[in-house]
Amino acid sequence: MNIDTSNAVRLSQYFLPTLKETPQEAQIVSHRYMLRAGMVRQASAGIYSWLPLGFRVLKKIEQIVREEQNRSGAQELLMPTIQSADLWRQSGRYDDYGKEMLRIQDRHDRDMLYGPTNEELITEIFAASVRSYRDLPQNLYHIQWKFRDEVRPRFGVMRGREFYMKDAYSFDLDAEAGRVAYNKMFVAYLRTYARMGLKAVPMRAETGPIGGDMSHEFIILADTGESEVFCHQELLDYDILGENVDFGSAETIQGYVDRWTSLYAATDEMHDPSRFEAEVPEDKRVSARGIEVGHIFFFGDKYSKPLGAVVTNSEGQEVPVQMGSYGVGVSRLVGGVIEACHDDDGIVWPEAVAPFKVGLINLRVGDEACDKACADIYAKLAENETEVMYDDRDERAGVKFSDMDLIGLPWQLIVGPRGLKNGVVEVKNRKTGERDEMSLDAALSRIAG
Ligand code: 5CA
Repeated sequence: MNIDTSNAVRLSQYFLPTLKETPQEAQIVSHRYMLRAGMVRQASAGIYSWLPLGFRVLKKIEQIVREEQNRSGAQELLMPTIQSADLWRQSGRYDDYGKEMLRIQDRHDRDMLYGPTNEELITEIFAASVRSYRDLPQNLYHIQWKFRDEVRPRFGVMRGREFYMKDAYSFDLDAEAGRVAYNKMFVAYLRTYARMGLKAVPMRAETGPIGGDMSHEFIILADTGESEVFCHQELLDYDILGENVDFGSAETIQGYVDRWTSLYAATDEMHDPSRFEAEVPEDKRVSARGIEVGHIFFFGDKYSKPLGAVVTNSEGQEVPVQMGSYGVGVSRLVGGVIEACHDDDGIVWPEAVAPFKVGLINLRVGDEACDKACADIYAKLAENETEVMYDDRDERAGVKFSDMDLIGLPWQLIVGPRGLKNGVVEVKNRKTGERDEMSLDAALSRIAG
């Protein structure tokens, strides 16, 4: 049996530089815990290296985003990080973008830039090959690093300068079809965040440097959030959409969007206090801080016109395509999930994005019975493809418990000499804190369930 060793690791050999002290520079809990749990290390202001534990979470979040994009019918490609300035001159954004854009010259003194977003490049790719309305609709996305020279990079990966983003771009013949594309992304986003254990509320939003006149930000509520937001309480109680959402039916998708947009929800820039008071009963008014984990835009022909992305319609006339763009802050979400899911002892990962499912703790390394039992459990979990981190370090129990709580794996399996004498191990649920002693088989099936 081949075991994927990245999914079953021994802490004594794993690269996990945890910190005992709370780092001075970290102002918010997710940043503190990410540094303390050895998930990331700052390379320079707003730029991070992802260490093995953090990298696993980043990849899990990325994969959920990818699966839900694919489910909605979007197609993945990969564009480069470095772009030529020429396209940005054509769209007019080369000057507009200002100091946030990192500008670079190559050896021939050609102006290049590290992409802060990709509207221009994707429009050029599209324009080079699509000519007819028959080839529409299209929705293309990639998951790629971006760079924005933020005035105030802060809060760790939440507002970085280099950050990982999923950006999708839709192309349609007319505004009505463009609306359908927008709605599909809207619904795909609801599922994406819910799968990560998050309640993200779509809120009417400003479009900023991307442009356009229809836009929603997806916001998770957290005291440390950078945005001030206002919404109807009931939006926070809406159910999660099932996997069987029919993306082929424009009416069904519109129905979901209508349901989610019928109640008041707006970011600070779009907030209208008198409307809020008129539409939302006092006891249902939520005014809170939030983290923007996604942002979707519809901007018609803002890029297709200057960049020549035109198709012939069924009457043989040439028209610019109607476009939207749809971003998810993949690296920001790692911090966002921690802001939403933690306690005083550390991170409490939702199972879907946890770096490992189980933390196996050997309380007495060197004790023959403990070592053997742990080796057996470890092998069993690995064979079942249950991701496991085995704390086989020669450390005090207290250190192991606090490290495991900090790392926040959903389940802990605690094996000690006393329990083994009675044929039991202890299972702890990180979220509820419940601890139960039971036979090994019962423990394994509890974890599997
Ligand atoms: N082109 C559009 C949509 S693809 C776009 O760039 N939208 S955006 O500017 O709103 O960015 C999309 C998402 O990236 C945001 O919702 C946010 O979650 C994330 N993001 C933006 N700036 C940063 C940053 N400095 N650090 C981390 N994440 C960021």
